[in-house]
Amino acid sequence: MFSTKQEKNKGKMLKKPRLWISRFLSQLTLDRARENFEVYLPKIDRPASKNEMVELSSKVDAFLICHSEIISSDVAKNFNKRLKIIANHSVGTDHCDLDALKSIGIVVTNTPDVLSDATAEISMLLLLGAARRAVEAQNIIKEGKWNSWSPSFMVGKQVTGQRLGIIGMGRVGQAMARNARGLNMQIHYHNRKRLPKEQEKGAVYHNSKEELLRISDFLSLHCPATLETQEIINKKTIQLMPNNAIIVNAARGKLIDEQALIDALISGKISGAGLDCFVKEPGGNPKLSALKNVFMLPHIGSATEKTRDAMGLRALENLNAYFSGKRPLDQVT
Ligand code: 8YV
Repeated sequence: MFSTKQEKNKGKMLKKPRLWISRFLSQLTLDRARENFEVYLPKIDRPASKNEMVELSSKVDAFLICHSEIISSDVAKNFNKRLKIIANHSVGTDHCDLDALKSIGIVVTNTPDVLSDATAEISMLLLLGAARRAVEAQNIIKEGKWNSWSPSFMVGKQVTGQRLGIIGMGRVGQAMARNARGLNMQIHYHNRKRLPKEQEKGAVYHNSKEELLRISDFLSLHCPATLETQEIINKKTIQLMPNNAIIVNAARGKLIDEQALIDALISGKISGAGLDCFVKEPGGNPKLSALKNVFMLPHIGSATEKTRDAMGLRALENLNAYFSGKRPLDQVT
């Protein structure tokens, strides 16, 4: 208890800001969060509803959320003025209506860099899995159906030395290119801006995505989901690709018109796909699950212990900067 008015004020000033953490983050993240914040945690690990988020906005000063919490404009416009900052535990911010949040003065941050290696690892796993028919092969042996062998058995597509097209040559795209160089792949890319030569490391720049698609025996998507990139892979753009190409997506489901991809996987135009992201998450697309030539993962691109800690700490760094009066390093609005 405070004895004098002065001490009371001091107590108020020292009061930690209140932080709501929407999902079960790593223990290190929680321990660190408690150092500077009064932390509110969910009882169960599930996406928060719109109403819950609106209600919480009057009780806390900051949110630390994942891409599973959808902050659309109808949520944002009902936020209480108490809420000052939303720190995302993700590099993607497409689950947040940034314009709506900006218009009410809420600062939004993300966690770039720290998940690039983990996501590029998963992209390579998807690429190899799709090319070498990992699902079919795994199912045969696991289901006890491996009762013959022949030189024509489970023949896949060789990766080493092939052309890899990358759409979105940001941090993850560049990490993927680095991994692919280990397999001697020839790197081609399309990006809003051409990279400086030293960052290209010999990768061939294509001015348009159409031009890139024409030579992409393998294609890996690493761009954010925006209005411009929505369904960049569709019936028309798939037709531009070489026959038997492989498509990999560990970025966002919205980048692909899933029905067009399904048709191309059935017709054989596309020989395989490696997907970690889907239009509907969680759940995915049962029509894709039914296809043998799809290697699928349930959005686990950044799911390594090291990266989860790094994402949590990066989100906290952004929050700490904000509450000590500085501009957060990863402020996006
Ligand atoms: C995460 C992601 O799985 O960073 C992103 O944009 O989609 C993933 O890395 C997720 O958002 C973790 O909170």
